[in-house]
Amino acid sequence: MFYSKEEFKENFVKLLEQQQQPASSKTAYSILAGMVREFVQRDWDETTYLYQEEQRKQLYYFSIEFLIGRMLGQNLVNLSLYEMVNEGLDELGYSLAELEEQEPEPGLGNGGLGRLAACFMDSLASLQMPGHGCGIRYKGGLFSQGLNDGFQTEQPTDWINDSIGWDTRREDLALYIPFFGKLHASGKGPFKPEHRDAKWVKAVPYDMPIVGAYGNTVNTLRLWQAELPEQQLLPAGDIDAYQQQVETISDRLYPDDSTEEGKLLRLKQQYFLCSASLQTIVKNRDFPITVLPKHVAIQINDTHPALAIPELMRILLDEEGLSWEEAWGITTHTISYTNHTILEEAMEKWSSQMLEQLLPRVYMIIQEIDRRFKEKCHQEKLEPEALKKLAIIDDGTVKMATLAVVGSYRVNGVAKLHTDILKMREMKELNEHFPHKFHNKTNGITHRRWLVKANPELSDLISSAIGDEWKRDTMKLHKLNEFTQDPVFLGDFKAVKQQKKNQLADYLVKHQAVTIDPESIYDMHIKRFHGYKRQLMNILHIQMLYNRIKEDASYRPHPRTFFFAGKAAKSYQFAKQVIKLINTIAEQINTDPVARHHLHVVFVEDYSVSRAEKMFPAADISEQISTASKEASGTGNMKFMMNGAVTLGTFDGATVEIVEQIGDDNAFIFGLSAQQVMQFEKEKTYHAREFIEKDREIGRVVSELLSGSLSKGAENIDFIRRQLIGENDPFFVLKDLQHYARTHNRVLAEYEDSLAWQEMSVVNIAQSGIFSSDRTIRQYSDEVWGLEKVHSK
Ligand code: 26Q
Repeated sequence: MFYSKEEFKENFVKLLEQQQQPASSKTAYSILAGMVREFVQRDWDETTYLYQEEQRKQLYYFSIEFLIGRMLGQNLVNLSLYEMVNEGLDELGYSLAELEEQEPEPGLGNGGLGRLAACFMDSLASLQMPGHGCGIRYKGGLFSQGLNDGFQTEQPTDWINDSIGWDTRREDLALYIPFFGKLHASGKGPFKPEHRDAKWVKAVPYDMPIVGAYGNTVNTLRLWQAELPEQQLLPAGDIDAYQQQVETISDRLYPDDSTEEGKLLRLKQQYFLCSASLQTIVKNRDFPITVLPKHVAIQINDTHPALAIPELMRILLDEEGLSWEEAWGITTHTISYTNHTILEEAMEKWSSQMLEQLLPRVYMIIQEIDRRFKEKCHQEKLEPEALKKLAIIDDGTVKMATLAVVGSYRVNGVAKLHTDILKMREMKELNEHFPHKFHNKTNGITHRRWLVKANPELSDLISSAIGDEWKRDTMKLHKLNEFTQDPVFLGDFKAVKQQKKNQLADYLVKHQAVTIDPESIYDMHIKRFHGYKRQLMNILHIQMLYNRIKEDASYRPHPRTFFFAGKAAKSYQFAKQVIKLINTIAEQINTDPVARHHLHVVFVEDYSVSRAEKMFPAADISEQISTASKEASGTGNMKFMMNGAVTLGTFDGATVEIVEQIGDDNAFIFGLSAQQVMQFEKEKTYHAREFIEKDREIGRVVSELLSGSLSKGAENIDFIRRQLIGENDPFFVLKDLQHYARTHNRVLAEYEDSLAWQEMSVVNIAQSGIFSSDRTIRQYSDEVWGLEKVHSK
């Protein structure tokens, strides 16, 4: 333990001297991380003790992803030790920033949904609320991305192998999960058969401390690892082969699910997570099972952990001996569900056959939930079409979203617009059947990572103007509204932004060998690659700009750097072709003797939480250009806003609420509205071809595109061609393109008035407080979970 800089230095040096090897950055990182880990242990033990002592209600957040990012720096910030350690190391000739870079980054998530779970963990601990995460300890997180001739390459990652490990193995809490096997009548009643010949998997938890800020609360993120069980639970046959099968369960995040085998593995992962987490909750309780909802709330992060519903039923029926009615009452007062998407292809469906084979008892329970629910619906005399929509099991498939709604006490979307669309369209019948279940909880982000940690320069500037209460209560950022006309403050803001832009430029020189102009406007489109997120529209617009520069010698716009970053799913051909297209156009523009003085396109490789932390603070413009109605919320939009970037976007997801906060004058909104998109989808009156034929500029870029000259060969754009032409541009790229171009022109014009631009930036920061995940978590706690703050010291 260390309580002063001198004490820290002394301990650090002592540990360094004990090392055999010379003190590399890696060694120094390990030593520091070990010291912090030890520092946290006492608070962790105390928090755990307090939770038991006070018998407070506990929240368990079930998620197949936790995109937590690096821990060292954030833990130091939350412990209020960052400054001290930074100075101490500096005096010893080490750079804390460099040591932080040594930490392997756990990529245990794909994007928004996983990062949201991580932000929620930080807020729960910082608000001193008893809330814990339950997830899987994937050996390999999301692939790391490379570029080869402009094409995305994927390399497996292995964060555990060379990690000092923030987590602790808890062998004492290991459990066993049954797969496959057969059911036999047991004589204990129709719903209580015996499950024989199951194949067992051992689940071992690894606990990670989640260190809250300002207090001493340390919550737990429990990640389960799959292992070979002990002798008596082993099946007959080849043990090595079985071991391999078992370990595959926690081997990788989302393995390929385009094959049946991949799907089966994903289903195993989901059940593994749900069963292990629920067994622990039920086993380690110190209250009667009948009052579970008074002591425990379980939030399921999308439908991926929806098997928690039948699994909790199974435990209550088979292991606790409750009746169906009792068990159902408890389950539906314990579990609540968050939906994160309305995209049809992301709605989970499992084949009944696969479910029945892998999880016979769980499937039997799903059938009974479905039977009883159908019976209730039939009493309501609904149209056959409505009945079909309400079915959990339909046509040999199990619809997980329907199961999740039926089995939870509350269901929420992640932004107002998204929740409205769910209630009015995707889940209309369910909302009519359960009118009080649906509610909205607009997402948030933790300002402790995305502002305090990622942008200490801006944090200090804010505090110098309004004090630092905003760190505990982000609504206090409103006080910045008094400075939006203050030329000194605006000048300081501009200087900080410039500093962050320079830092990013330096980073890119070092890590990607690209040189960018820090005086240019930084325009950023950073998120997963997906059709609806419309990176294609962005790059087509850039090509239009290039054409204008070539055609019109008087068109010489203010220099802009267009940043793209993000990964495409390995099997998502369209998205991968968009990445190739961006890189081809980048090469053409960046090497053009004239255009390169005005436009620069940069693809930042291997986007991750730590890269994101370097990018958001440096942005001038935040691209949020999804097809309206498709982006459930977005959370990158909030990270940009908090760092003073101005939004250029469509009226979609939480961007609607961002504009509600700042007013139309402080953002650049364009394109079809969600209403209009839905109308076009219904009436099928949009024809992409007309735009290609009638608009000269669009016609030109599309023909350049289709000729293959922009993609180094037509075969590299066949999926793009199919979507734009064959499928009539389902994301309205060509429809919104000219409006997007005009809006970019407005942005450029406004940028020329430097003071007005900074004023916009500062209004964005001042109004961003509501998008702290602390606000989101308070709402969940008050309206869904019923948690109380635990007073630790
Ligand atoms: C489903 C079935 C089969 C295989 C994979 C999946 C699957 C995997 C990941 C479905 C969805 C996801 C991830 C979704 C996600 O990240 N959604 C984002 O959630 C954010 C947090 O709420 C929102 O801000 C984003 O708008 C939303 O896209």
